[in-house]
Amino acid sequence: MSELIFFHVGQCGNQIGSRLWKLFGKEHHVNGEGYYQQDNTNQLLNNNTTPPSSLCSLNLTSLYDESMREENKLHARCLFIDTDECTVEQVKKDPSLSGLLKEENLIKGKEDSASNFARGKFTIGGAFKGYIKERVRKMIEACDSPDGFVMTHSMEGGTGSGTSSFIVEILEDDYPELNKTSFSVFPSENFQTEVVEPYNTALTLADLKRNNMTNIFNLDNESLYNVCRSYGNPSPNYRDVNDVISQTISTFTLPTRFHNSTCPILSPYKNLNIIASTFKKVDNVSSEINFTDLFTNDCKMSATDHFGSKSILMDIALRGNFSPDLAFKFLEQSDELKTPTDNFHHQIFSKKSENLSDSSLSFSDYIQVYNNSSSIVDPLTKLRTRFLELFYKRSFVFWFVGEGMEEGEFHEAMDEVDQLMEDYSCVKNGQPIPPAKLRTPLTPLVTPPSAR
Ligand SMILES: Nc1nc2c(ncn2[C@@H]2O[C@H](COP(=O)(O)OP(=O)(O)OP(=O)(O)O)[C@@H](O)[C@H]2O)c(=O)[nH]1
Ligand SMILES: [Mg+2]
Repeated sequence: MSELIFFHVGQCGNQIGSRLWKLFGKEHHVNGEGYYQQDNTNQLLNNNTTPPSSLCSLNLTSLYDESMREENKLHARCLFIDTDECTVEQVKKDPSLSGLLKEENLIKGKEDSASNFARGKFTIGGAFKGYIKERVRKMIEACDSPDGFVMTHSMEGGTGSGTSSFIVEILEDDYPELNKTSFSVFPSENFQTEVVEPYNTALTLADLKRNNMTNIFNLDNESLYNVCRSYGNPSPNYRDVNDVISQTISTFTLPTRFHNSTCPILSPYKNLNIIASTFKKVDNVSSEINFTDLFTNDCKMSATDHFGSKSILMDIALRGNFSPDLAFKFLEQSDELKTPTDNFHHQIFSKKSENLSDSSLSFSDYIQVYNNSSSIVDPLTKLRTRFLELFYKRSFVFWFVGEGMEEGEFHEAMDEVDQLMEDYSCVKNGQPIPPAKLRTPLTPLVTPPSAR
């Protein structure tokens, strides 16, 4: 069974990570003390004699480290990182998590990165670079056959943008053969809080692209609030949104955690890997569900319009008591989104979703779509416009240069965004993508659905 290593970076990344590990704990029967608890009794792993093979057969090793066991505890394979101490301290003090987390994997500083990418990457955050590199090396050493890395962060905050950027650089330099997936919260059009968010977003996107991320999940808080409202919650908050994101990460990682497989690779191209996902709750699995129902405003997790876009690859994950017939019906209807059928995949997971006791949303059966499509062109165009509005006047550039960045990096970031727009526009117009951009080896694109 292969392993996954998680990075939770900045406030947003930490808060998602906190909900995620509670959810993982429920799914794998591991409590906040780090003990395996079948049927609420501290059996099995509370004695020193449990052989490692049992850990494997209990589907624990992909997430929890047996070699780091102290006092018979399991430890989560993750790093929580923030340049200020507030959110990491909250995680550390949370009784439903604290026993799972190794002190040395909780990395915190004294002041935040003030929403400045350069502070998060070079000065304030950069101070942690050597330490993080060393922690990753140790965590990799503790793996038998690592599947890859999963990161949660925002593109807008200084730490979420800048610190995440150098982390993916470390991963690409030291472990280029391993997959890297980010769950990236992009700034929402109507909720932007920072004037420099176009800089932070473009600079981070450029670094994610340069460092060959495998999948970049594009998440939008405003859209996610609508998903929460579809659960009957009229005034959702970050925790609710984070619960939907955690369910998404849970389903995305199910193949590695429970099926002796690997997380899906959602693109045949090296650098065309921005994924717009959707989340449809299903109260009654035998009710009539049409393909287009999966892309309404109640379901979208990103600010993209799936209709009229062209997909490079679409993967549908059905979680719950679904029949494969439904996936085949979707395949037949997929022309409505102009999806090329040769890259249409589905996975069916009978493993039920779990609910956290303090969650205001109650998850049962649901369908998720991971859509790698030209729908990203519009948000990229808006990002480009906002970036250039600031950059033509050189607004706030001195902030970034004063924290160790060179002005040329703004140009380079815009070039990367332009290139992304150009490539996805080719997809939209049905033009061929240059062969140099093909991923090698080309297969497997997506984990086979060995999930029943
Ligand atoms: N979904 C979600 N979004 C969040 C959460 N917390 C903050 N955000 C979003 O993240 C962005 C702000 O980034 P933060 O994560 O707070 O910033 P940071 O990475 O800590 O960076 P600095 O504070 O500048 O060092 C805004 O777009 C917020 O809407 C959260 O718990 N969940
Ligand atoms: Mg912060």
